[in-house]
Amino acid sequence: MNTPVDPTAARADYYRRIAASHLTPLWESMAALVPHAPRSPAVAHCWRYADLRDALLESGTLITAREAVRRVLILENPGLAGSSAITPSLYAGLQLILPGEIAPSHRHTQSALRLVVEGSRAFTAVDGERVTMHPGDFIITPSWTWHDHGSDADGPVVWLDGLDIPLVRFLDCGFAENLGDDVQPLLRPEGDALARYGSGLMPVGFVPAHGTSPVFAYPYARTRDALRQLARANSVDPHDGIRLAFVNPATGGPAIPTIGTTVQWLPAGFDGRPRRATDGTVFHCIEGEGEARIGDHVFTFAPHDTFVAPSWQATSLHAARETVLFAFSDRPVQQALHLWREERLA
Ligand code: GTQ
Repeated sequence: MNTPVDPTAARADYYRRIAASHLTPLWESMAALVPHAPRSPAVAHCWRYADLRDALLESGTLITAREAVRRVLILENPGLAGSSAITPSLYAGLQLILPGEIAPSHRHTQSALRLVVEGSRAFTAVDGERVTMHPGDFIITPSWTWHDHGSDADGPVVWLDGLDIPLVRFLDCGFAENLGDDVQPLLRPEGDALARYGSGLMPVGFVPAHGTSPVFAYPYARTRDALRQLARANSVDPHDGIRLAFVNPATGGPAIPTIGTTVQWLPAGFDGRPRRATDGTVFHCIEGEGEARIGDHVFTFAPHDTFVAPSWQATSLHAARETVLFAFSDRPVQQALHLWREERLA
């Protein structure tokens, strides 16, 4: 068959006709469907805590934690408007709980992490055990485990939530239910999981019930001690500083099956080399201050700021002071599927 001299009109007419049968021509979208390299719809962005804290606290005057179920301001990527996503696969938000409040117990197939931003003496109960929150603590809610939050603090408590909501939505495998009671029964004393699974020890014959780390709370005091000790070793990666992954001690794998989590220490004056990877990554500054260069963007960051680096955008980190960053991404998912790639640039 010969191609018409001016194919445009004939093709447009053809596309209109086949559209009625829910058919579309691959050749018009080939380059977008099978790109040479990731071209993320997400954009680099930084949420400065000092700029949003007042608005977050104001939410506490407008709705209770009970009515909201979870009183959270979602950090929505400007390139993903309407999707409640910070990267195509991940969700992030800042959750506020006020003295005496309770966020009632529920469970869902989405996995969640918390990184405590400010305030002490809020608590979360996960699967029968309560943990008291302190700034910098990393806490996990495994898929399909009951969890409720509360606060005995005398001021606001805020934490960063990270969930695999967009991934679970993409896979169409989301389930959720409410317990009915505000709080779940506590089955073990506080500190049980850390002692039992997080002390370089493991119960003899332990068989994991699920893929998530049985250590569901990693206190910042311990993490910081590890980083302080390693900082003395003087072997700092030129791209990452000293970067450690939170792991499931029962498997050596990621602490959360769908979300990779790390903490990294950068010495004062660190001038990191750029790297890029296919896992779009959310960073949160726990301590210190510096600059993140992501693609064409440059952001200065300070404590409690959260910034996002989309897939395959060159990212370098620079620290004005000694700095600790928390980060999360979908790296374990990509690695399980043999899709993850990284490039370390000069
Ligand atoms: O704390 O259970 O930011 O279910 C979003 C959904 C937090 C939570 C979020 C949730 C939660």
